[in-house]
Amino acid sequence: MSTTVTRQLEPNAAPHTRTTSAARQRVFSGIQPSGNFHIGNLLGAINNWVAQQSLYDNVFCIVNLHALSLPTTRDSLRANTQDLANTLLACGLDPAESIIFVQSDVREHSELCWLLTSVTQFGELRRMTQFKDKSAGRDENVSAALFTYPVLQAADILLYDTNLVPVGDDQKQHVEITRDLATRFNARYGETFVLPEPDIKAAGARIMALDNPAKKMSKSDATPMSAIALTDPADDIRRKIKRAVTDSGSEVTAGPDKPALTNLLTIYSLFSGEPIPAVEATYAGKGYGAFKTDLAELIVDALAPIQIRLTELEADPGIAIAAMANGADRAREYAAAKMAIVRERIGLTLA
Ligand code: ATP
Ligand code: LTN
Repeated sequence: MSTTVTRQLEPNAAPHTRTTSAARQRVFSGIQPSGNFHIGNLLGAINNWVAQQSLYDNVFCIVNLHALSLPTTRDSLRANTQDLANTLLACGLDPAESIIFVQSDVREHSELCWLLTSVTQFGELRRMTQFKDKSAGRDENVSAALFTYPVLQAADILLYDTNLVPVGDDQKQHVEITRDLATRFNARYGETFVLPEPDIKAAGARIMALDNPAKKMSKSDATPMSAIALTDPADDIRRKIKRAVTDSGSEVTAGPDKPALTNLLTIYSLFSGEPIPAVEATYAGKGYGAFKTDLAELIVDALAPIQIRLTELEADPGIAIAAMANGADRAREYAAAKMAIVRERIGLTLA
């Protein structure tokens, strides 16, 4: 881990008095309020945020400015932001242990984004897989925000002297470009930013679509059968698992020649806590039907307590609103201190 930059952001600590090695590692991650929160988001990201919450200094962000990179409306953005705030709390993120806030409430994110565009090459943004995927065939019409998306993400991460970025596999490239921008900035203006590492777990980092194991489960997938939403009623979950694509053969085993079963076994293993070989042993000779029935019940049972908490939070939106306001106040302290350093380094301050 590269930690050449002294951490300067501990509240009440004078600059340069504590180093990252002496402090707890800082974690930052973000999620877009784009609706349709699914079990891929849960297994690939949020459950890991929750599980590691007590180990690190955590900053978690609802990235509503990123959500503007694709067409949206005022009403849906507001509703999705409130829903996601409720969802993060329902999944177990604890505002007493983690800073949880909405990106646009801390204006330093936008400011640093612009400054970082000056050390970003047009060519490196054009090569981003997510941009290529989401703009496919429509380059002339997509927003410039979709193109500069990774720079805003780099700003999110770098503002907080982040060491670790827990994300799903699809975000690896964005953490890499963040490191490149930080390295270039540091070389040009002096050591300013910590280089972050992606924290991508071996299991669950890429949950695949139920109707197509070659495609990742995605919020923006138009086919309802592709994903299990956190809020799906039990019968929808049962129906989706029943219809989930399987591989040829009938043995419940994982492997490169069985992408669909590998995906279903991964989901089973993560929700049950049992390793995949143990699950394979349980279903040896029993066929896909029995496995799918049990998998559906496992998911129903795992989501039920989250759904109950979500309903409670929905009945009192003020709980999440207050938590986000408090989170933004705490995040702003860090972000403002970092931006004062950045402005000075670049030459934006006189005298
Ligand atoms: P979209 O596919 O529309 O871009 P998304 O489902 O990827 O949306 P994000 O808000 O972009 O949702 O991602 C939130 C977090 O969930 C990220 O850390 C991302 O890597 C993770 N994630 C998203 N999809 C999956 C998946 N299928 N498997 C594992 N992790 C995932
Ligand atoms: N691009 C990410 C969301 C995101 C993020 C971040 C993740 C925005 N800023 C900073 C980690 C760190 C996504 O689409 N999942």
